[in-house]
Amino acid sequence: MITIADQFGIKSALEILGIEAINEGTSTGANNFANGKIIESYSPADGVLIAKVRASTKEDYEKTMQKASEAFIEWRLVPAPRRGDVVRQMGDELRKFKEPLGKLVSYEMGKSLQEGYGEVQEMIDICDFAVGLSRQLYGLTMHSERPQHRMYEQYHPIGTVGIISAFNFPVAVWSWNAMIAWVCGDVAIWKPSSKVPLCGIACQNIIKTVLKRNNVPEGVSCLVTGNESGDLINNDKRISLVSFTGSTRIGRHVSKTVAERFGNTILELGGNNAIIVSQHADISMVLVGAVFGAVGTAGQRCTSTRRLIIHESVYDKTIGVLKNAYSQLQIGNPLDENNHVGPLIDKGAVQEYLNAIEIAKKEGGKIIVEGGVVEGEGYESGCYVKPCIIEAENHFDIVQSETFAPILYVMKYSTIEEAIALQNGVPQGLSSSIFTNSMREMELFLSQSGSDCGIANVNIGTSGAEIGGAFGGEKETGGGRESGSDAWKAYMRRQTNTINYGTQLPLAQGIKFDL
Ligand code: UN1
Repeated sequence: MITIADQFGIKSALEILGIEAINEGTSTGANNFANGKIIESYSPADGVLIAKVRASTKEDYEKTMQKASEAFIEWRLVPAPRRGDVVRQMGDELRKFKEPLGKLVSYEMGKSLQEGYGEVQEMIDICDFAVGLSRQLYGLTMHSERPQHRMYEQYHPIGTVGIISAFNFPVAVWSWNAMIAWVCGDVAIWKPSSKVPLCGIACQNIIKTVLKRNNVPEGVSCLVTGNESGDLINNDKRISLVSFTGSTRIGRHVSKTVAERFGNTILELGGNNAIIVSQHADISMVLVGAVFGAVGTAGQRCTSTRRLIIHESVYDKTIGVLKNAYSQLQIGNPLDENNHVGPLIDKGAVQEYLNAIEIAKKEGGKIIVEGGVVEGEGYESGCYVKPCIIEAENHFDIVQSETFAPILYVMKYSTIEEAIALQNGVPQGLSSSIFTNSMREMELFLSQSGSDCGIANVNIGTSGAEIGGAFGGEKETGGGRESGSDAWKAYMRRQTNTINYGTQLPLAQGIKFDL
């Protein structure tokens, strides 16, 4: 029988990425001391065991941290543009490995091959961004209130950055953090999700060669595996910044733990993203934005579209168009580019999806497009589900919470103010969007009384943000920002400097203190 792995060249992708030797569950060699218990990585595409890796023990973690701390002493002294040049080479390397790495992302995580490549493209793009940034780590200069004084601020590396990433973006989210951290002069210690450890190892292998070639200590980029490592990072005073992507529930714990020791966090937690479909919307555009937003990545993006808030006058028409589109969705092997919807990450996620549908029904939701588990040939992993649409009310408990699955809740509105209130009426605040050709509605939606989210789009869906902007959200989404714009500032410590080049020592605020 020809397996998916044979058909799509997974074996050779793994070999190219240096993953062939880890079936024994031995140490990965990717600057990762790992002697703990075995983590098995199964593909949700076909349920096949891809490889085994070992988790890091407490001692392994300690050794890794030691290397990171030593590397920081050296790396922080390398001029930022030179650090940028190293990151530029990482981008070049990622270009070379785009195909095998994109395939591995698709096979290990279950997102479509196109999206797997898209993730690697995001990594390449953030490298390019970081290279430019390495010459733009600007601070301001200020005019002092005192004569012959000069004031300015400068940014210094913050130290070690702990990156705890989620399964759904197994490589890109790490790169948004790591590439920026590196040009800032920090070192990174990465704990990938235990559901996708191979992606982490592959990335380490790719960049390891660049570090070596440039005589950069390999502790600049460390990897730790296994869930215990997450809490070691959170509690470790040597880690100045923890960038965590995951659920609000775990994020709350990370936030408290790191705050307790006065560490900094960037939290990228749950979303509950809505699209407002106005009577002035171009419905053909809504279709692409809403369907990709709701079913792309099988609804497992934190930016996935969870709610459609539709004007009552175009409600029936929009639902009709959606029903038609959903009936044409191809569900199946994510590596096969004919398919639109791949599997959920594991059977646990399938159960959560089923539970959410049951709860929605109990709360009074009306099924518009039926969900369910897909069974039969090609679906042996048990992780494939049908994207479904449920007519619901915003206040339902299930609508207020994030289910990482392709469930779309639809609801009606009559005034734009009401639509905005519904869109904001959830605990999360990541991404939001309006489809409208009305300039008034658009501006209202983007105004201070409009969307309360970190991302607000017009005539674009809620998912698929570009790396150039600061990515993150408000409220229970955690308030962090990473990736583009000036998100780099979180990876550095700011120092305000005042220099007196005169011969007197006047005090600020005109205070007299004569001796
Ligand atoms: C996430 O789901 O954790 O905007 C990140 C997007 C992607 C990133 C999502 N660029 O959909």
